[in-house]
Amino acid sequence: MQGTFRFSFGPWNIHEGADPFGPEVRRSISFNEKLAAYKKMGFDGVQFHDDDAVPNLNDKSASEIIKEAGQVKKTLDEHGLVAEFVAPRMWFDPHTIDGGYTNNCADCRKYAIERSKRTIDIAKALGTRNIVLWLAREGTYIRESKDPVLATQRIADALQTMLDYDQDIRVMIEAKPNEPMDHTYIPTIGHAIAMGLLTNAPARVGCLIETAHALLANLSPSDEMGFALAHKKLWSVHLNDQNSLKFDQDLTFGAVDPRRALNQVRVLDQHGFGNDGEWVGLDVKVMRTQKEGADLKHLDYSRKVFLRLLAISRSLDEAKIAKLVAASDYEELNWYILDAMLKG
Ligand code: XLS
Ligand code: MG
Repeated sequence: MQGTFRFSFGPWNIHEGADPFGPEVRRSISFNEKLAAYKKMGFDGVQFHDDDAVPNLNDKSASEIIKEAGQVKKTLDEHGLVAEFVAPRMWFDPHTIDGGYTNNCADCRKYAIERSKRTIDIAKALGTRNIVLWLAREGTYIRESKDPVLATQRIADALQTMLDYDQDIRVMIEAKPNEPMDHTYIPTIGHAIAMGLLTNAPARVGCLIETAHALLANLSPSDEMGFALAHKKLWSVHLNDQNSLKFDQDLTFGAVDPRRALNQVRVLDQHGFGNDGEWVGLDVKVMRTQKEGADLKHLDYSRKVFLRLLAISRSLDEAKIAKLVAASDYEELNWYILDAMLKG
């Protein structure tokens, strides 16, 4: 059953180019200026961190946060855009140096829970029920610093608290095996889906798969997507690419391995991704060498690569593929796919 594809990205994907080894290389672009770029490139959805929608959260009451998020919703409406999800940015604030939910300090864990509730408030004000948890610092630099059983339970308890706080929201866990932590809890989609079983509302716990995160776990992104689709738990994706096991590169989709990208497009399309409102999300960073005015191409081309690969996948003769599979003639099948891709 063919998919239905709408595209989204977060405002952090338009950035000034600073990296751990050097400063900004481009001017800052305002949130409103970023929003103006979405529709022009064929994007209809906006991903948010909590503080993308409401900056300086720590200094504001719940009612002030809700009011400010309501203004952002009005701005989205003016641009004809929709909020896809809101994610608590649980990796910047000093309370989260040792993690949020798994922090060894009780006050910091309390901060993380309160911040997660504000994220839900913001999501409701923006008109989305989707909460994304990238568990950035829920892990350890040395194993002895946290008890993995207790840490897992604390993440489950945080999930339960969020699910109790609002009966409509659903949580998508964005698994990643490492970085910034040496080892991160909930490192793959299997772990993410299993976390729902530790709550009393597993139907409201699903996942978001990022290409690079699956690759950092040395797994096949399309097989991870297949696993989540089989469980009906793939509620969003972050498409990008990654050049071997190193830091999370967030490269343009298909930039390293277009065949691997085809496999992702194919599994999404052949299993109706998007037909229940799921978004094709990107999480991509532009090369630091791009000049101002040429610094949106990673978004534009990631979406165009997706559409080109979708056309290739849909042009394939499925009866011919079935015949080659039945004959176990996988070399012929391999050539057939490569030939289709090389013809483009
Ligand atoms: C990491 C996550 C993060 C988003 C969601 O890859 O996608 O970049 O901000 O929290
Ligand atoms: Mg991501």
